[in-house]
Amino acid sequence: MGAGSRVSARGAPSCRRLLLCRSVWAGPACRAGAPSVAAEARPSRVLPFEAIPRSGPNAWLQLFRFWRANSFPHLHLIMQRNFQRLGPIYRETVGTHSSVNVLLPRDAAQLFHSEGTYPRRMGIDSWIAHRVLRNHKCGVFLLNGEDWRADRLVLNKEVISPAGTLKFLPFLNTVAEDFVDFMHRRVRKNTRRLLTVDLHHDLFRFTLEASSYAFYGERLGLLEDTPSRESQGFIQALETMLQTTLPLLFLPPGIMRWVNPRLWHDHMDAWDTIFQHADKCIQNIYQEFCLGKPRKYSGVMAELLLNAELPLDSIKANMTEFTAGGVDTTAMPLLFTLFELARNPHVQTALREEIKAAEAPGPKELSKLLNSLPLLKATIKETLRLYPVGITVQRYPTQDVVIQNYCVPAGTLCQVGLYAMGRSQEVFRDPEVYNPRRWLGKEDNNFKALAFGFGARQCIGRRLAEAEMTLFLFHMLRNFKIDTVSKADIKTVFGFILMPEKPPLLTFRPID
Ligand code: O4T
Repeated sequence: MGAGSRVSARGAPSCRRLLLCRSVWAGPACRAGAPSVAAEARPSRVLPFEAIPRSGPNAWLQLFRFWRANSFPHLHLIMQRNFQRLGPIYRETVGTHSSVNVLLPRDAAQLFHSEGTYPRRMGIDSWIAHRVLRNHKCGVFLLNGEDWRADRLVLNKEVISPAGTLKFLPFLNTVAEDFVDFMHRRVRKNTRRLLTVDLHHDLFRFTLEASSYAFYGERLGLLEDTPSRESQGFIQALETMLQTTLPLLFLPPGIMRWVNPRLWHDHMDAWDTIFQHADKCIQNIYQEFCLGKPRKYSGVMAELLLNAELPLDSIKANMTEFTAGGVDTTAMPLLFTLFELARNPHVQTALREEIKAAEAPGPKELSKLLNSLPLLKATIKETLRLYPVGITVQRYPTQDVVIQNYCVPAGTLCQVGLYAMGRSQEVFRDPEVYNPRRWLGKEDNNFKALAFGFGARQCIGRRLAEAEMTLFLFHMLRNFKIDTVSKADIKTVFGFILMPEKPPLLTFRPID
């Protein structure tokens, strides 16, 4: 939003006030600017904002270097290296964005505790520009302040609350079962009774099918033999939109349209396709709804219409965000999980045992079933540790905070480097080992699993995504042995979400 620069400019004076701080514990005294006698006696330990180690030269030179070296796809690796070089806190400015970056769980906790009633993450100018140009409302991802909170509280009930989540579990389960059938059909076509594939297109089809069913109560038919061209076009547009977001992130839209009109045009075009698809889904269900209220649960959108707590254009804006936001973000962790399971067969075995034990007592309600699969849940956590979909979580603290003995003024854009944290030896024992059990021990895991963010602004799709992934893996593990030829680490690239540079080839063998 360019908010970074605006906010830190506003924060600068309080920074100077912070120079008066004398003690690490002098939080309130900090603002009063009157060090107590006791504090006076202790050595001065809190350092000013300006003393935070800094990466790189000035904003525009840094942006230029990023551009020329084509660094955007490697931002997560660059951040990881910066932490190794500069320590657990550093600051940097790229184009319009200034931020303080932190690595450790307790520093993330600090940010969480000062996020206030209206937590904010970094905005995305190019996304907002599209909404303004096309006269669409923004959904919760782009909203802030009271507007954000009003929408979010209503949406929470249907999307992330335990009661809301419970209602769409059967829908997700049906699609997961259908995916297994879809895979069996493909295996049967093969005389060798196995299937070696790059699954990433199929995973997109699964996540779009599953989330659409939960949102709209209707199937798109993406797991049938001839899925609609339209839905495929939507998936393609999503990829283009995400890919073009990153290079647009660090320049104001006005300048961008002039510097790289092609990129700008592709971005806007992709957005239009995304909105057209979402609008079709929305219109379908809205018309049905107007003809007569559904008698049974028919997905999130129908419930929002029934509850009538949000205006129609807000429902539309948020449903569009949900529809678009639940595809790549869920497909990528599934792909990384399948790959890690393929190269860690002992984890597969342990999971199958857990699944067997959970099923042994006979049929169970879905929510009970999911609660009896702790290792499977830990498996998803472990994947997100190594491959967090979003490589950082951002917040703007609403009060001055002391992080790592540096004063960080209220309003500064702060980022928790999730990718770097997940792979840091300071935070995780043997970070390179894929070991879901690490999440089930007695260790202190506070603020170590932040892939969905934290607090009131955490990912609203969290429960849906978790349930979708758990059910997918549950059915796949029951039905197939997963294998991979190449056991080498996958290289990852960041294109607004973290993706494999080359999707791995996976082999599926039916279990009789
Ligand atoms: C923001 C959202 C929901 C629209 C189109 C979205 C997306 C998308 C998303 C969901 C996590 C993320 C991570 N970035 O830290 C990667 C696409 C809305 N979404 O992919 Cl209209 N969950 C992005 S984050 O900035 C939240």
